[in-house]
Amino acid sequence: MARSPSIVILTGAGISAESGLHTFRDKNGIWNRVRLEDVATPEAFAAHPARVQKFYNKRRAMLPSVQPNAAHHALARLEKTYDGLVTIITQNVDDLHERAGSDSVIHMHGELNKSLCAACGTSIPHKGDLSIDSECGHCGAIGRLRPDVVWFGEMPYQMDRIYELLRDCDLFISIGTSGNVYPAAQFVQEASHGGAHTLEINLEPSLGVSDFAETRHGKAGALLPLFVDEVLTGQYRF
Ligand code: BJW
Repeated sequence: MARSPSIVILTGAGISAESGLHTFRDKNGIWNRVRLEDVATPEAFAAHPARVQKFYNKRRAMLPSVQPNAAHHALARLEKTYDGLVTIITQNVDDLHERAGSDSVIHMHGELNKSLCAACGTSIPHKGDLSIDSECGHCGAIGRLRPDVVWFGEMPYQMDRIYELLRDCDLFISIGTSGNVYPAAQFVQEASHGGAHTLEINLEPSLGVSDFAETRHGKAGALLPLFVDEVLTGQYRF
C-alpha cells in the first residue's frame, strides 16, 4: 500500500508573534533592543552570566501569560487529523506548539523551560528563574546551570534526525522565519533536493524566498487555518 505523503514544517518566531512574543529581526524585534553578541553566545554567558540569565529569565517569565494562536492550533489539528506523518521542527524556544496540542515537535534551538548543566550536561525541565548561584540537582555544580537554548556557534539539536526527515518528506513548509540563521535557512534546499514540494508562509518574503516552489505571504494566524482546511479536504495537492 502506498504511504501517505509526509509533511515537515519549520517554524520560527513569526508563528508566535500573534501570541504576543517578539520576533528577533523585525522593527521591534529582540535583536533591535539587545545585541545578540551580549546574550546569545557561549562567550557572552562566560563573560556576563548574570546579564544572560536576566535576559532569559524575563522571556521565560512571559510564557505563562501568552497563549497559542490560530496558527499553532491549525498545525496541531493537521497533525491529529492528517493521514500521514506531520513533524514540526521549531526554532522557537517557547512551548506554544505543545500547548496547542502538537506532539511531534523537535526544538532544534532548545527550550526556555529547560535548564542545561554546563558541568555535567544534564538537561531537565525548569520553570522559574535561573541565577548565577543555581545548583545542578544532578551533579551539584553551582553556577553552571544555563537555559537549555542553542546559542550562535553551538550545534542545534537532533540534526541527524532533521536531515533524515528533510530528505524523506514530500512537502516542506517554512512558517514565520526570516531565513537569516543557519542551518535552518538551508532546510528548504535539502528538502527540495530530496524531491519535496516547498512552501513558504510568512508575513513577507524571507531571505530564501527564491528557493521555494510556492509562497503565501500574510499573517500565519490567518493563512494557516485555511491552508490546513485545504490539505484536510484534499483540495491542496503536492
Ligand atoms: C511573521 C509574522 C506573522 C512576523 N505571521 N510571519 C556565516 C555564514 C553562514 C552561517 C554562519 C556564518 N557565521 C556563523 C554562522 C552560523 C550561525 C548563523 O547562522 N549565523 C548567522 C547570523 C549568519 N549559526 C549557528 O551558529 C547555529 N549553529 C551552527 O551553525 O552549528 C554548526 C552546524 C553546521 C552544520 C550543520 C549544523 C550545525 C546556531 C544558531 C543558534 C540561533 N540561536 C537563536 C537564539 C536561540 C535562543 C533564543 O531564543 O534566545 O535562535 S538566534 C534567533 O534566530 C533564534 C531563532 O530561532 C533564530 C531564527 O530567527 P527567526 O525565527 O527566523 O526569527 P526572525 O525574527 O529572524 O524572523 C521572523 C519572521 O517572521 C520574519 O520574516 C517576519 O516577517 C515573520 N513574521 N510576524 C507570519 N504574524
